[in-house]
Amino acid sequence: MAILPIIETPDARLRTISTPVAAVDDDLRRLMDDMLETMYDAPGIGLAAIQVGVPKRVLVIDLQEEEDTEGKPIKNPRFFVNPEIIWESEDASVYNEGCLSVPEMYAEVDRPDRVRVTWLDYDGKPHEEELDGLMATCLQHEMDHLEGILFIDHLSKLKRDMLLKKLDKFRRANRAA
Ligand code: K1U
Ligand code: ZN
Repeated sequence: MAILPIIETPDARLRTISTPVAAVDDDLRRLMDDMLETMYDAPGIGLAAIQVGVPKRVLVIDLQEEEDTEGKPIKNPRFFVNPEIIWESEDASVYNEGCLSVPEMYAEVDRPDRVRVTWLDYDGKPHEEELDGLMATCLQHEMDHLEGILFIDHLSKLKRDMLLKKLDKFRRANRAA
């Protein structure tokens, strides 16, 4: 497995619309393994293939919400190939989202509270499930990446400009250090 470089805004590749996967084969499984290792290393709770420069409709998620007896997160990776939202709830929930492609910046985003999703798993097996809570939020965030959308696009222009200014300041300070 390999840790891949994560693309950051304003890289134009993040605006790509990713293409559907034709077959879940060993090459795709290698990509998913690498994405997972990259996500754990970052660290993050989700990653879309375009964030490592691959314009395929693939994402990985591990919320790592459970801990073992020593307080270490228990891994529970999930792989979504060609995910599709087939239903979304009218009620929304708000979450303070972050993104590995917009490092160190967080902002509240409103999204449907629950979604019904279809996808293929690591072995190419089809699934359909209703997701809620952080899993629903994270999946929608990652699926936005497949359409070239970043969480900052959900903010008002004023909030987005402020956040991008803050990111610029953060990068300058970290470059100088
Ligand atoms: O860049 C990404 O798409 C990953 C992103 C996923 C996400 C986070 C929050 C709401 C929606 C989607 C992240 O993982 S940002 C980092 C983060 O949230 C985190 C990092 C370490 C521990 C716990 C959370
Ligand atoms: Zn993201």
